[in-house]
Amino acid sequence: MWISEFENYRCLFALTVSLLFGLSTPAAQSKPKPNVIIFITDDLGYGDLSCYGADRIETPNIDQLAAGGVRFTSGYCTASTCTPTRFSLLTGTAAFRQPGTNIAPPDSPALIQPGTPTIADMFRDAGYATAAIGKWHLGLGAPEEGPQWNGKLAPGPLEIGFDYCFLLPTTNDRVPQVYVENHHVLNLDPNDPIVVSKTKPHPDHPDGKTHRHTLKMDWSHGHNGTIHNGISRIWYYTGGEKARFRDEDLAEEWASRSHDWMKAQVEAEKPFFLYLATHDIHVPRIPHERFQGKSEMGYRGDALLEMDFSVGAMMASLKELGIEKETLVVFCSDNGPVMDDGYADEALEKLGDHKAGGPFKGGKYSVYEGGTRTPFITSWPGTIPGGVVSDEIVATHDLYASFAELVGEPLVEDAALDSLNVLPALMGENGAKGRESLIQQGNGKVVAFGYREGDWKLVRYDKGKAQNVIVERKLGLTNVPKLALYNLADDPGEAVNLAEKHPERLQAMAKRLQDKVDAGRTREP
Ligand code: NG6
Ligand code: CA
Repeated sequence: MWISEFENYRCLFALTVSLLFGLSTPAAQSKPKPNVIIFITDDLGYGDLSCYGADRIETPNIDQLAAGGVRFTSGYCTASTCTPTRFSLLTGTAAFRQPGTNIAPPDSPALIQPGTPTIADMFRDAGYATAAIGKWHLGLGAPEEGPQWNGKLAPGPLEIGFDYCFLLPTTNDRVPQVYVENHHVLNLDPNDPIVVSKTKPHPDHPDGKTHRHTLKMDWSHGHNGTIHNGISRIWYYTGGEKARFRDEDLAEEWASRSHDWMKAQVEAEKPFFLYLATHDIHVPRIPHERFQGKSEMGYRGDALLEMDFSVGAMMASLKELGIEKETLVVFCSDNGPVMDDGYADEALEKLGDHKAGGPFKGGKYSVYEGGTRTPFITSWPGTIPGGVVSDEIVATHDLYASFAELVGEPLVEDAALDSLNVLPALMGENGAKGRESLIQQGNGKVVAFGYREGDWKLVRYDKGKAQNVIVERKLGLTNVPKLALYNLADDPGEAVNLAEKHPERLQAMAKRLQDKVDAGRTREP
């Protein structure tokens, strides 16, 4: 735990020593060590929270977090899907630099192999306890093997800087529905091993196609493999019956596991770094019964309420443990919104005039702003000023370099190649500057980049096709120009393509984007 008085004395002592003896003390010793929580949600759009302008849903806990801290209007996740954003957040390196880091299948090996520096390593080196709780979706296991569900699931988080993990291993529309605690599936009966497969394990295995009439939530595309808890999933599995969870209980589980882990760190007087990844509001959206039917927008709205509950639970834990003022919280998303992502949960039908992407075009899978410009809030009561709205550009992959600066831990040489230190902006400091430019990564199947420089935005779709340009529609490919240019100051909705009006700027930005991609890094060594 960060004991401020102790730190003050230590700083004073260090200062006195250096003044008296002309010695310079290592930066690390004079830095405060707040606890840090990165609370990352799933598929949350810019316009999905009441503090970001939604009026068909109330998210009081997140609103309170924003009111007590900094709410960013240009806060971004790295990519418009889950795996690359999470890869980049943890490594500080853009996922497009490592092939194979698109949306991970159920049998994916660990995409961040041991030896790759991570934000968790950095915190650990700075003396922190570290944990990952919630959705992982970054693969488990050795490159040639993938996850050994019935054995030791390694490498995984524990091999890349985390002391503890309690995971939903993939994403909940993929098999299997089990928790992984540290290296093993929780509550696995060795006599009932888990077998995961891409194809049907035997012809009479019940799945979403053959037993569609039994489902409690129907699928709309894909997601017609093995049925568990009345919901069919991507791929198939058998076994592990005692280990399987109920979708409805995930949020509560993250809350109680993270509470217990934080409590243990407070008792051990260790500062902590917690990567807390909710599954809400990703499909299948099956919130706990107490949230079902509580919004006007069907299960997608109910899942938003559950996500807000999760933030409230985290804040209540900090209060109960007496560490509110010693804990910096970042709230963010992993990609923008999507309505029908494979289940018939009435997300579209009950949407009304709710604008999940706020004023922006596109959502999940898109490099239009709605795909990556998402809610982004920082809070640290007593240190970060409250009620600040910042228009500075910050991104989830900047957290690594920024927090290295915060805790005074130098970045190792080949670490965090695209992570920029935007700490003053994250801290809500007056006049602090964020990024000057930002690369947004699209969905791997359709090579696409967004590239923002100040208010100018270049959109590049190499195949001339983009997915889900309008969030309030079913997924589908739309024809788009291969290169387009927008001015976000006048046109946040990327409606007016200025390519013909500003051909030189278009070409210059396209070149600078490609140069940055080719350079292998964007952070100066
Ligand atoms: C897609 C899935 C979608 C979702 C996404 C990953 C189909 C048809 N679609 O392939 O449902 O799982 O992958 O979402 O299977 S993410 O937020 O984890 O990136
Ligand atoms: Ca996601």
